[in-house]
Amino acid sequence: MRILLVRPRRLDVMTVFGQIVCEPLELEHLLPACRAFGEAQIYDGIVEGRAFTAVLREFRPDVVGITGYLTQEREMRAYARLSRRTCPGCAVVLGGTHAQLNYRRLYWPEVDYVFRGESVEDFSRLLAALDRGERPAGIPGLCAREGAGFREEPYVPCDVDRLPMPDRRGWEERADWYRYLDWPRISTMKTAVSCPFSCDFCYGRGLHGGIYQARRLDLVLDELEEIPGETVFLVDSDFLVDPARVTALLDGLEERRIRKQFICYARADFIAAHPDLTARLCRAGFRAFLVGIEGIRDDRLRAWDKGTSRGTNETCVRILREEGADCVALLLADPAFRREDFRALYRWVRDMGLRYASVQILTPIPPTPFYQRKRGELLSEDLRKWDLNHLLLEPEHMGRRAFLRRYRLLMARLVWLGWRRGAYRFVGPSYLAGVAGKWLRRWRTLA
Ligand code: B12
Ligand code: SF4
Repeated sequence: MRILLVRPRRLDVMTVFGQIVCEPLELEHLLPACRAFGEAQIYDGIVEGRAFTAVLREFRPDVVGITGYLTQEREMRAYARLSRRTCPGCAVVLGGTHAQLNYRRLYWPEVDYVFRGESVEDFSRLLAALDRGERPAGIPGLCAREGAGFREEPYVPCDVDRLPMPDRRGWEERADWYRYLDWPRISTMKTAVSCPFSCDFCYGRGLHGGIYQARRLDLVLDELEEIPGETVFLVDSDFLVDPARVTALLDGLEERRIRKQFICYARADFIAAHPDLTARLCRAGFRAFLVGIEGIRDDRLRAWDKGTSRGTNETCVRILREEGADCVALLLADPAFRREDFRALYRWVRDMGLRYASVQILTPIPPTPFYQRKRGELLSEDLRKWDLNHLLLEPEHMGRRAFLRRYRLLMARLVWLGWRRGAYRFVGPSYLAGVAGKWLRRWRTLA
């Protein structure tokens, strides 16, 4: 059996400019299962220069597995259509982050299966059934076409300790695409799923049935021993949850003599409450902490159920500064913002001495509680606009244009501030020339 795994192309600011690009970790997790059934390859639309149909004609897959985020929904459908048209007999399977909680949106005529789970063993069961020419039965979270509709099996969160090690054999070839801002050639890995917190607007916490599970540390350390690259981006929604686990991981890194640089997501309250552990993390190679600061007003933080405060956020920034690590401040622009709020956000970043700050527009992601409350007020239904840079709710204190103008101005000022403080030094003439080349290389591939 031949299996083609697809990460859709997306030509937006992030993927075109390439300031943050990660390996297709979700597909690397599936690859070992596919290889057990025959030939398998990844078509990564984020970096791929070959036209998709040319690959389909050459590879003639029996199964096409397509992943994607909500912003890529359109592209997921386009790849499904092209697969159906070029290889009419192939099975088209959709899965991934968006499919997990929004599976019913994906019941398109071109699709045979929507796979809601994370379990690679269950995906293997599907492949086994397809290989035998049988109808798959009893696979948790599988939605299978039946007549004009889809038969849905109940979703059961899997044990993530049973996931196979990702197959990263393609990493080196594409490593020059991968970066997190000033950290080039990053590799990506996940040590836990979902999140134990309950921020009202967050999609990530609903994944894995809303049940947080941290992977066994011996498995995490085994993966870290194998992982390529000098800098590892730990893509847990929140890496710093349990101080005992973090301490055990640091002990493990020392025992196994694993020397890497790390970037991770963290909460401000953890860092503020654990200055000594944070210092040890920094000594062990943790260079940047992506902290959901979200806001600088306590009333807003309370309304979002964030569980932090301005004071906690400031303590966190101070601790990281003292340890010589970067706090990458993740901030939100609320449609309830007044003019002063944009200015206050800039002043806060400036006064806290930060180099990296990113502001995303508060966006109701389906099906979060925030989305359920706001779904009747959305300004668009086009999911391409869910990239957190578009306005999807009516601003309360100014027109839409004025809001977006202020938002873009704030972003530009923050980038300039960061540049003056030594950040974003990867951007130069040769990088910009490369951006243009990479864009041209990809722009005709979705055909
Ligand atoms: C790393 C990351 C990124 C990386 C990209 C990583 C990548 N591989 O493409 C970067 C930083 C570039 C990024 C960008 C964005 N991201 Co992001 N990101 C994440 C993060 C932190 C981890 C994702 C990850 O690597 N998971 C690890 C893999 C192994 O897990 P997985 O994807 O679930 O895959 C498993 C299963 O789903 C399944 N599976 C996956 N695909 C398939 C396919 C098939 C066929 C099958 C059978 C199974 C299957 O098997 C896998 C193994 O178990 C998540 C938060 C989170 N907790 O997940 C947010 C998250 C996925 N991102 C999100 C968003 C909104 C974005 C952006 C749109 C906005 C932004 N500005 O950040 C952009 C859009 C990028 C794009 N390409 O369009 C949302 C997604 C919402 C949604 N409904 O889709 C999340 C959940 C964050 C959040 N809390 O809201 N992101
Ligand atoms: S702490 Fe972060 S990942 Fe966890 S629910 Fe809140 S926003 Fe989501």
